Amino acid sequence: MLDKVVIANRGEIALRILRACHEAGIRTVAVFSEADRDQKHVLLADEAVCIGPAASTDSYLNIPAVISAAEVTDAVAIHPGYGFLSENADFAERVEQSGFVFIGPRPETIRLMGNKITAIETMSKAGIPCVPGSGRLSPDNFPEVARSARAIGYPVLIKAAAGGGGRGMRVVHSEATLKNAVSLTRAEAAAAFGDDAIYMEKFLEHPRHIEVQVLADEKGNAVYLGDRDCSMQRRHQKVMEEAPAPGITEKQRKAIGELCVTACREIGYRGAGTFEFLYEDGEFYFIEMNTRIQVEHPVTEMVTGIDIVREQLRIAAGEKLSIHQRNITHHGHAIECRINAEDPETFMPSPGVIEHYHPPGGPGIRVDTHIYQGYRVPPYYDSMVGKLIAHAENRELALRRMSMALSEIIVEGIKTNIPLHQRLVKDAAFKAGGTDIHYLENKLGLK
Ligand code: MV4
Repeated sequence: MLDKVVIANRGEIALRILRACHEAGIRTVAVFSEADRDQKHVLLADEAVCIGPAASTDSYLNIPAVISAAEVTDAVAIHPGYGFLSENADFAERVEQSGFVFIGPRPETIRLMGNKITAIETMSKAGIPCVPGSGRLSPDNFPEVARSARAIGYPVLIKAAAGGGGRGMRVVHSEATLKNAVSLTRAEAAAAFGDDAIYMEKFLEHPRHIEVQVLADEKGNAVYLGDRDCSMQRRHQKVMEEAPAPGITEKQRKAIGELCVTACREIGYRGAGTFEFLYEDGEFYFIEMNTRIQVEHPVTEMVTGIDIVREQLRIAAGEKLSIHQRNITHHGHAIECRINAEDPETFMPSPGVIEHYHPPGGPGIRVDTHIYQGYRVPPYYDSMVGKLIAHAENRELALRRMSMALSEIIVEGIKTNIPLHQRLVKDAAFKAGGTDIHYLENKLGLK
């Protein structure tokens, strides 16, 4: 196994990685910013290195600082968690060039998937169903762009190749506004990402966001761990996730899962990964691949009983997956509520000291959080302070467990979105299952 791992992240995921390392007998190095000295994982790690000031760009995004921390502590590998440097191909490359193991896919794979045009090209060739689209649009051939749009059929969506996660997109309803939308999206992409490559897709109006979790080792073994529904979102921030996706039949699940596994083998994928699909009218359409561990991985862990972070560590150590597809089954249903330090009405961040914290408990309840009584939530980072996960034999019972846990949990001193979650678990459409990606914004808009 790996001897010592640098955890290049903060918050709940840093603690999650620390726990997995501890179980595997791996020593841990926490790297932290000046604002994060009091983080729970920093106190628990075998060693801790301050890598810079509070601002992420000067600490968690500072590539030389993170690699130096691995050097001075004699670590052998770096786990990037999610966000920060996790999908930065240059970082992964420099980690490997410095003689460390990057706990994730090969740098070339990260680069290929980071560009949405090459990601779609690759997956389409590997047999994954994609949204009808154009491929890369040539910059100065408008007649060709217009022909593409007509062939796809309006409405179309113009997207930036370097975008993803909702940044750099524009809907076009007719040819009258196409030229302008293309040049605006291109200019915005150049400014935002330093890459003006754009492409076009059929705009799906009422899809759900369903993703498939995969694991692949370096010995050619790949498995799928089923799907998650992440449609409950506001402004591209997921609010709640669940596994399995409601209404997807076992036959559909197996079919899409096997396609993902085949694609992983074909491209020589390594590590944990997520295929993101839009799902509409009974069909899956690939849009992006995430090459990192994701925030919502616990719902998959709860229904499969597989520790995804543990598997990441095994794969990085060159070991084979501990599981075979035939032994992977799902039990029941799991739901995750992201707990954010924010105003439940305005969604404004609400940093500050946690004056009281009381976690919920009972069968099927899991809390992934780094907070504790007296902890100060700093204002510099993402507002997510924890995740509440409820698992039960079926969706209805999982929702009831979640409802109880939301009543039990006490977080005082800061505002949180717990009241929003309490409304959502009572919402009739959500209880029925299968609401689309626009549902929450519409509900909040009408109120
Ligand atoms: C789309 C789409 C509709 N049609 N692509 C937004 C984020 C990025 N991951 C892709 N996104 C979308 N792509 C086509 N062809 C609608 C969205 C979208 C969305 C997707 C997933 C989750 C939430 C979303 C919210 C708004 C729009």
